[in-house]
Amino acid sequence: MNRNFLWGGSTSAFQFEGGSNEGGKGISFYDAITLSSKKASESMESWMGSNKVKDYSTTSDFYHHYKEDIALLKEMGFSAFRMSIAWTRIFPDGDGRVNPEGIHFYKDVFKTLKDNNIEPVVTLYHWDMPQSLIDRYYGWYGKETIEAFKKYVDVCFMEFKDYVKYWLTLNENNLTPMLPSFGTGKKVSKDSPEYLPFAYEVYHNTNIAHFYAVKRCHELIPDAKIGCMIASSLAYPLTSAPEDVLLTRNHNQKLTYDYLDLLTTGRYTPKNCIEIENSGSDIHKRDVDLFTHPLSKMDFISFSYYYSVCVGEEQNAADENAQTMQMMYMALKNPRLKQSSFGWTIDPLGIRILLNDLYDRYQLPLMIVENGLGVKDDVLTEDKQVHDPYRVEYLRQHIAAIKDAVDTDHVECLGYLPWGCIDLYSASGDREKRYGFIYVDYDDNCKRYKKDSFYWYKKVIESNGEELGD
Ligand code: BGP
Repeated sequence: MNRNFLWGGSTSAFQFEGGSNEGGKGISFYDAITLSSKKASESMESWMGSNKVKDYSTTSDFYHHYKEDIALLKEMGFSAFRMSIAWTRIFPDGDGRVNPEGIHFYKDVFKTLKDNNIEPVVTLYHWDMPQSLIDRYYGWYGKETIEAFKKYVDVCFMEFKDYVKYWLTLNENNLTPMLPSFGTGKKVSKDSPEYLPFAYEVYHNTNIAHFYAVKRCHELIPDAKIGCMIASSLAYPLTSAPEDVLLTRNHNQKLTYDYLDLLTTGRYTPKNCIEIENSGSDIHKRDVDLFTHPLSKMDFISFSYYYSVCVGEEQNAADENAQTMQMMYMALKNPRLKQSSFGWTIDPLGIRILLNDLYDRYQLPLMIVENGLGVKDDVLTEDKQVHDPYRVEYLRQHIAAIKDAVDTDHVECLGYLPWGCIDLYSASGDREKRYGFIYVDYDDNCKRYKKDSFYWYKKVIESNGEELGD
């Protein structure tokens, strides 16, 4: 591995930061969930009994633990740490008034990271849309939200430019065409003729947000690097039947390459343009100057990778155990691979394949900003230890595959930042699904404990990926 390879870990504000009622923070989409759950609990006392997340107000309480956390990351040898800025901590209503306490908080976090030789890698938008923008403009559906986002990113770049050199625009935005209602509060039935124009409008607005952020970052912080962040859903054909191969290539094109082709060329693909036109939308004709501006070209591609999926005609191969995303992709079970106890397929070679595919196709540096094993198997023993050999095994195999991609296949990879390096709340809505090297005891003031994987990852980093253990 290159000497400058970034070793670290990754988080997001709504899953990790907490402090939702403090420091002048406004209400985000997730805070609105908390508030309505609390209201509901007055009449329905059972909700606390469920471990499904209905309260995002504290999560892992990074807000109060960041100094301790950064010291732990330093002890592990981190050179990078990914976090997101909560838009509502900077602009409590999404637009209008800036909250100086929010600026102060993030400056202190970034400064503490830099003082410990840890590079902040900062996501501008990780799903926590200000609720006020949802209420007033249907979030990403409204043009006013784009204007609000522009002001928000300008403030972030100006205020944090001395500390942050790696920026990510919108988390997993390749999923937006599939989930256009997310972050809008607007429900349009899939069968309605309004659905496609609505979905395209939302998608286009998020794309304006992406291109604007890239351009402004290059204008305001010339020495910074900014990239997109995509959810990978690398698909293999279930069989060698050409029908399965066709379905698979369509899956990969639709879920990954359509988006990256747009971000790298500034234009929707010719096939997308026909689909857009047929739906009655004209998004492909708008904002071309911004999208194709030389300063709107991103510097790298970042992605999450947890599993690969199979695609094919044989519907009875459907993977009924796969939860959340794998279900969403209508994934089929891969007969050659094992699954985690959470039902996600474990495929280390897949990350090498994906790194090669993306690099060959776009010739941009890559950054792995999410990977890891999320399971409910971690147990805090009486003497406050967590033995997690399953996590070490998963990560060891994936890091070995990444090394092969870099050292043997010559892929340019900037860093490896596995997800939830300190335990955090899962996006699937379950706080006991854990990914971390550091255990967070949610029932005892969010106290932190080092897991066995903490010591293992420390050695990996110390040896620049040479010592992966047996
Ligand atoms: C990605 C999201 C993260 C994270 C991760 C793991 O899609 O960017 O926010 O949560 O998935 O998923 P989960 O939390 O459902 O295990």
